[in-house]
Amino acid sequence: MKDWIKNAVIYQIYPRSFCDSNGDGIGDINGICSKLEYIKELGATCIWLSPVYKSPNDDNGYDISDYRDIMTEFGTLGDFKVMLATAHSLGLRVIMDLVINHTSDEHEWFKLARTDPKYRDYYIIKKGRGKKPPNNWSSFFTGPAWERFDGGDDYYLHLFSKKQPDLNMDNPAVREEIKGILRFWLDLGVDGFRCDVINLISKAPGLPQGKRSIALRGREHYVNGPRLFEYLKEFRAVLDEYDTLTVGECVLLTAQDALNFVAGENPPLDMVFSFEHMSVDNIFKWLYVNPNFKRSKLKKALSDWQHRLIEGGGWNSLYFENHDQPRSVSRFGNESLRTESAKMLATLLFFMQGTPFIYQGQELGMTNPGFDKLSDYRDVETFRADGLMKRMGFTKKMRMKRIKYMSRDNARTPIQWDDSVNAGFTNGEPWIAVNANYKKVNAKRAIQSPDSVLNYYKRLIALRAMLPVAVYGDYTEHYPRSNRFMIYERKYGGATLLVICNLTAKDVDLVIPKGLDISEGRVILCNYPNISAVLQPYEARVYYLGGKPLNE
Ligand code: TEU
Ligand code: CA
Repeated sequence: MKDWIKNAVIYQIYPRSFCDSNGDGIGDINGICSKLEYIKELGATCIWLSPVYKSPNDDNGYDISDYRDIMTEFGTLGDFKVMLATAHSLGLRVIMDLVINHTSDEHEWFKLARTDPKYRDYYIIKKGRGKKPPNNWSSFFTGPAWERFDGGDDYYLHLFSKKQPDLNMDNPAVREEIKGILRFWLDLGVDGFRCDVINLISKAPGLPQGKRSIALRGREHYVNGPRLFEYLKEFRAVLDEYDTLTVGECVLLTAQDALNFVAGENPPLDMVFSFEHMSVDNIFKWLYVNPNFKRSKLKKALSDWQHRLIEGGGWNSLYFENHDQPRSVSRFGNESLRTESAKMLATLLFFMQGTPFIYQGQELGMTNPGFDKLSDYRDVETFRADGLMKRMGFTKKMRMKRIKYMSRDNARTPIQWDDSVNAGFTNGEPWIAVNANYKKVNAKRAIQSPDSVLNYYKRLIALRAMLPVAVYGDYTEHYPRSNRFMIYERKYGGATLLVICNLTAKDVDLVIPKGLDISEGRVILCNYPNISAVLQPYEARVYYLGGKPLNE
């Protein structure tokens, strides 16, 4: 594993919601370009752009109609090149989203598939069983994973929306196309890829019926499918001609299975995104949500991945937020103690072993917008889920409760740059409403206030850069069953870090693990001005014990 990846801090941009440069209400590439200094100042070393390719936006760019061009609303390939050069001149690497499990149904290949057998074989198209689809698989966005092809008796597979037909990766011509796309962007200077639902690209031959299941029926036939590693290795060979970073989004993956992706000689990916810690408060997202879930469940998910990947010689990705997940303050922290809990969560995450990811706005402690009306939402998944819940007999109140808590739009409201109209995101009408708290929560104010979440992130990132133990250290958790605090230790080259976090809104007695002497140590980070024998609400404290003295 390359050292620059271990030392990277990656900032995720969801372009549609980041910064609008021309007043059409939609974030764009020139908007991104104007904020690169801000990202550099934060201390990030790399940005990940959610898809910017041509797309009809059924799923906000995750439905691609041309892999070699930029979405009209976002600008031009020329704008992209300027942005890339500007990022590189600031020392920021840029990785793109690689969405190859499916295309848009408006991609030329899919259009040609109607008349040309060559392109028909680019997709997974099959005869139905009488009036029924070819099998019983269900889509991630609810309902059957099949749609009638061109109005006839054939069906095409779509694991996501019906405007996202799955590619037939078993076809070598499709893989050649993908390698061409990789080269196209790598030759432009892009530094790697975040690979969308990459562990779903190989489907079991014959597309067998799925086992009975309440959700994602058929998943045993396409999650980590039979030829997945063969295909990943093929792509890796191209990536390895360049100095790249790859992180794969792997759904339904256990820490043990993750080792097949990121450990050993020449692993197919550098890192994977896990989902275990994203499912501690829900069952299949919509069936059941529990904001008061046991904190020990979250700790267990995180620690399992730490232990297994470290012992197995892999490397973790560290994240609490992305464009698919609710805001972490609203979910794992506390909106009433917003800054305290945002800083605590940042501490908890950043001192684990792995490469940290920051999702735009997380560094400001942005919260869920709390939209009450379905018409305030924009996400295709949210509408599909509402329909499913309705069919299941959930009342309007129950449906809105779940949507308000889980909808992906929670993370997709515009970035709050300042306290002017629309939080400085746009001069026009934003495509999705701005969070009502923008007068208080915004970047301008955060930059000026020494105690802001933003300035805490800056300190955290700077500290991580100074402390090899924070990057390379091993990991031991203490008191894993506590629901009140999380304590873990990192050790490397004679230095020890002790990270202590109060996970609650109440005071908690400080417990020091046996055998550790903190009197010798020094608190190098805390989200409160004063410390005592009691941990204040959401207090986070980091002790540096032993090792060389720090020179700041
Ligand atoms: O997400 C894949 C995925 O399985 C989920 O995170 C998904 O967003 C949903 O929550 C399932 O309930 C990736 C992208 O991150 C997402 O934005 C896309 O919609 C999806 O793939 C399809 O490309
Ligand atoms: Ca715009």
